[in-house]
Amino acid sequence: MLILQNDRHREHAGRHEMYRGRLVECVEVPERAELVLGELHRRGFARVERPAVRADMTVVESVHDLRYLAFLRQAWDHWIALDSANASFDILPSVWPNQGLRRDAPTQNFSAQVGRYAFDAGSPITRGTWDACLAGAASAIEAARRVASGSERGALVVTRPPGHHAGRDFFGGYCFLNNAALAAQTLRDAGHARVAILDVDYHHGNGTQSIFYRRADVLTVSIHGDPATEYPFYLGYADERGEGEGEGFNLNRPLPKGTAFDAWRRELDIALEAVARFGASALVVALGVDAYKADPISGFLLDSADFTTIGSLIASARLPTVFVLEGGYAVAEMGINVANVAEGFSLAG
Ligand code: Q9C
Ligand code: ZN
Repeated sequence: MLILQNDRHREHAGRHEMYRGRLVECVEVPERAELVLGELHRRGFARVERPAVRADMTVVESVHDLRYLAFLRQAWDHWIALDSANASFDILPSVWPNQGLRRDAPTQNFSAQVGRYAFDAGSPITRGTWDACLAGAASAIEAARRVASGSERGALVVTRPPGHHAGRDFFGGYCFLNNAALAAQTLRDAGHARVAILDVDYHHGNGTQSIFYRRADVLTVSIHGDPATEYPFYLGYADERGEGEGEGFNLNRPLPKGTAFDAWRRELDIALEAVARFGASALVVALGVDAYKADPISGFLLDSADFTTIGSLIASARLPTVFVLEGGYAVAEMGINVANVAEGFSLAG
């Protein structure tokens, strides 16, 4: 299995996120990617590449909105222009165009723009956020190209910040650019007529779902904590099946907090059956490992060994597969859990 590593991830290092009325330390930290890479190295995954840091903007601009991209690219400069003392703080929103306010209002105010594009107050933009995201996008696109050409059966993109909560023109859930969507679009552009995205992160991949909700060429399937009690709360219910041409091409399998692997695994069988029925010729896995029992912000009960099983069950789909790192916050164990998926996938032949 080919590993693609994004070295610029470190440039995105948020200081604080809003939680229960105060600013707390970010849980989505640079150490996460380092732990994954360290563990992959220890396990003997030797084919590690560092792709170019500039993503193909044609792909990025086909998945994301141009004005949103311009906002992200310039956000830090605008923040510093407001007050040079802002360099000591991260950008977080404090006002949102909800409840009948105009999301399309032609406001020039920076704070208003942040609130228009953000859907939570937990995803700080820092000085290096844009560079880190763009390099992550480049890795995801490169992984998809290698898998699309048939030169690799599987590739794993070790990157952060994660992507699956980011939509065409919004960020949140620690995500800014949707790497899994970029990989799927790249596979489509390379000639794969039907591409499936399987999201196994604990949290529903609302951004990915929304990007492909009206499309029949990309199936989105997600197994996640029930949004009735779990983040991101406002999307991820079982009755969301797609719209228009996309009707029938989104599948949500919400599970209650406290679910253990026997029940989780049955959902994976259902998800993989849907991928097979769809006739996908390539697969993108949004690989969050926050379903792990000791994850500090999640509620499933998977053991580290279960992630090896997940890797081999995904391999049994026999599809060219791009894995993209998403969540996972029990930092010490997350490297082991990601490497277990990679090993399970690789050893299944
Ligand atoms: N203090 C991903 O796993 N915050 N994002 C929850 C924790 C949002 C998770 C509150 C969790 C987002 C990619
Ligand atoms: Zn997650």
